[in-house]
Amino acid sequence: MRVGGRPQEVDRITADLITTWTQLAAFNTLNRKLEKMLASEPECTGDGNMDKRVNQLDLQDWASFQGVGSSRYDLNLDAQTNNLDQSIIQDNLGLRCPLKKTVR
Ligand SMILES: [Ca+2]
Ligand SMILES: [Ca+2]
Repeated sequence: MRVGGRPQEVDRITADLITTWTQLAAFNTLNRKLEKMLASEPECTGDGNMDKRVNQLDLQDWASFQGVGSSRYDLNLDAQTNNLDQSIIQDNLGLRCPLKKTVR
């Protein structure tokens, strides 16, 4: 998401955190870098420990986070670590994901 318009309009709903054009330019620069970084990281659905593999270790680790609310194993991002997340791991067992691309 790229933010445009007047700086005062960027975050009006919660607080005016960006109040100058310099801050807006810095925000846009950082936002572009973040988008580039996120785009470089291939998604690995079901991989809670981020080792690029979906395996029994993810299921074991999921069990230790079960019921704690949001966690690294809240794979569907609903702020709950529960059986829905376990199902995502199970549905992707055996998946091996490509490694991260380099961001410049
Ligand atoms: Ca894993
Ligand atoms: Ca969840």
